Amino acid sequence: MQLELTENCIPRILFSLTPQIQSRKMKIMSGASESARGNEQATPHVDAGGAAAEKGRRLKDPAGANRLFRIISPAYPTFNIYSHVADVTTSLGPVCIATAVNQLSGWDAEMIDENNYRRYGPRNHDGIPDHETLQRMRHADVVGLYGGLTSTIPRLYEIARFYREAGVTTIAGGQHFAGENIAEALQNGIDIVMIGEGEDAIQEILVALAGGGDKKGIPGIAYLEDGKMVRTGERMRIADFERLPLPDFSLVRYARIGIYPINWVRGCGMNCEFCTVKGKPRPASPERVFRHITNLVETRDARRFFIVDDLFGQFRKEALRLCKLLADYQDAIGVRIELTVQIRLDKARDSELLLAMRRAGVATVAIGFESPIEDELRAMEKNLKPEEMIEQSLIYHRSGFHVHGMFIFGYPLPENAAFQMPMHQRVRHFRRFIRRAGIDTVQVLLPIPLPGTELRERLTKQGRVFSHEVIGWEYYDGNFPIFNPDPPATAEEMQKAARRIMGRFYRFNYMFAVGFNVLSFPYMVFYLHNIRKGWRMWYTHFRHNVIRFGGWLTLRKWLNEYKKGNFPDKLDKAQKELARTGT
Ligand code: B12
Ligand code: SF4
Repeated sequence: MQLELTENCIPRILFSLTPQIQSRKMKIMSGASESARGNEQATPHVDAGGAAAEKGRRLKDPAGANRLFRIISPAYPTFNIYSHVADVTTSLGPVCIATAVNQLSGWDAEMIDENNYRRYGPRNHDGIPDHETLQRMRHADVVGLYGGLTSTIPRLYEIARFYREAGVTTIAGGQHFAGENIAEALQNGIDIVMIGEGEDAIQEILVALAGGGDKKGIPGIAYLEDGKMVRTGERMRIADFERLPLPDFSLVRYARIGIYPINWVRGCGMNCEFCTVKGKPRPASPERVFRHITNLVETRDARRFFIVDDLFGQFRKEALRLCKLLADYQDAIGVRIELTVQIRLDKARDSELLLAMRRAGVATVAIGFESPIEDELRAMEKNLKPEEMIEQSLIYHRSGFHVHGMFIFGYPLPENAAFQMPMHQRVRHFRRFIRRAGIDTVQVLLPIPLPGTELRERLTKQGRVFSHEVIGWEYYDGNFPIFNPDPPATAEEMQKAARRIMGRFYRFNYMFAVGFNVLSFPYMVFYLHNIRKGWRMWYTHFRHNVIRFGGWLTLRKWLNEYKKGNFPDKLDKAQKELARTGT
């Protein structure tokens, strides 16, 4: 586990939307129109264990039109602090998969993002995406499912079972599918599980399915054959990104994207105990990232981007090059873009990089602080001092970045760590640190023993993880306790404490400050007869207050949803179960 590293999240900021016009990519391969799909016959489900020739025949479209691959990013189980962000962005992984399929001769691809699903998207009586109608409108021959977020897995299985019953082949991929979860997926409506990066794999799978080819030769997949799981060899990680097409966001139907996710580096060498991102970092060229961003500006009028990489600037020379390319581009065309990056705290010392980032349009830095408690840091064998962390955070703040602080509250310490602190004292430390470090927005989440991580392994060995039959995958979003914390804390206390820290930061009172901002607008804007300066000052305060008040609304909504559910009963049951099994 690594201190001051990013924790893989986007800041929850009040973004305004950039209206986007959905433009469908012209097909190069075939002229089959989508409207023709409405009349197509349902293609029967391809049984993973069935005869190869039969499979090939079933997948052939009688009208000779392109087949359709639909990839779905499943809805979050309930409203949470990411719902607002999810509503204006989309998941990049499935866009990459859809883009790869769209390149394949004989195939069309589309993506449905259930978290960003707007006008024209059919809904059922519960108001959620209606896949039955979607299927009637455009029959998908194969459906892909994005399992990148464990909390969405119950919904993913629900969708998979629907399509499977409708005779459609289902393929799932994403970070959740590790260890025993692979077999679990195959029992829950998934025909093929893909492990690892999917751009090449999906093409190989579809070619194999259509041609009746043997899946055994495709590395990185698992499926059932005669009721037994077949797991093929490991897939090599992609090394050459230049050969991949740029992710095509026009394939995302019914969505309005305001913030475009951009990927530069895959993998991360840091190996944090709680994280599923593994393997040596593999960067694409800065030129490719530049091409992607400028393409989106020019074809989709995009302005806001989130570079999803976990450690911006780790390839320093290349980061400086990208920043320069972006700065020059914006000067040349007279348009400003806004970037959010995840970055290490100690990059604050690199003033050349910070300056280049500002010029390139990096407005927000998301920083993983982990803990502000010195003893806790020491117990984790980290030799950073909270005072140093505050100093570095303030450098970002003073350099004009919006600092989004990401904290993990109550990280379970190694068994030999002799450190205990009463809950109220911990809360006080967090609050004080957040106030002093110039943090503009904050997220305080509980540690999640994610599938496939060393943290899950350690806590499972110690018998501390609640059974997921009781505390299901839908609770794996950082807002719920998933394991018994270090004594003397209890799971309930941990959850409440994290909420209290957030509750102090995002408060109702900021509404009055917003009101004051509105009233003081004329005075501030014409401040010193310098409209630009006045506007900047006014806007900074206004935005700050709106964010804090917006955060309060979000927390309140979350709490209302929480009260409607029965998590406390489940927690009680899970705790009793752990106590009973004696672990
Ligand atoms: C952007 C991001 C977000 C965004 C959007 C998430 C989304 N994708 O919809 C937001 C801010 C909302 C978010 C929130 C959270 N996130 Co987040 N996030 C990321 C991040 C940084 C980038 C994701 C990405 O775009 N990757 C790049 C693409 C190209 O890779 P990919 O998604 O893995 O897709 C490839 C393969 O997996 C595969 N594949 C994926 N799907 C499919 C489907 C098929 C059919 C096939 C064949 C292949 C395939 O092929 C793809 C292309 O190669 C990742 C870390 C990371 N580096 O991946 C974490 C990550 C996804 N987040 C994570 C977590 C835990 C969270 C939070 C709980 C907060 C937290 N504590 O960190 C919340 C959860 C919100 C919720 N409701 O549950 C974990 C998820 C692990 C898990 N098992 O759940 C990750 C992996 C980081 C980690 N700590 O390990 N996150
Ligand atoms: S392993 Fe890398 S991506 Fe994961 S939390 Fe650590 S620094 Fe971030």
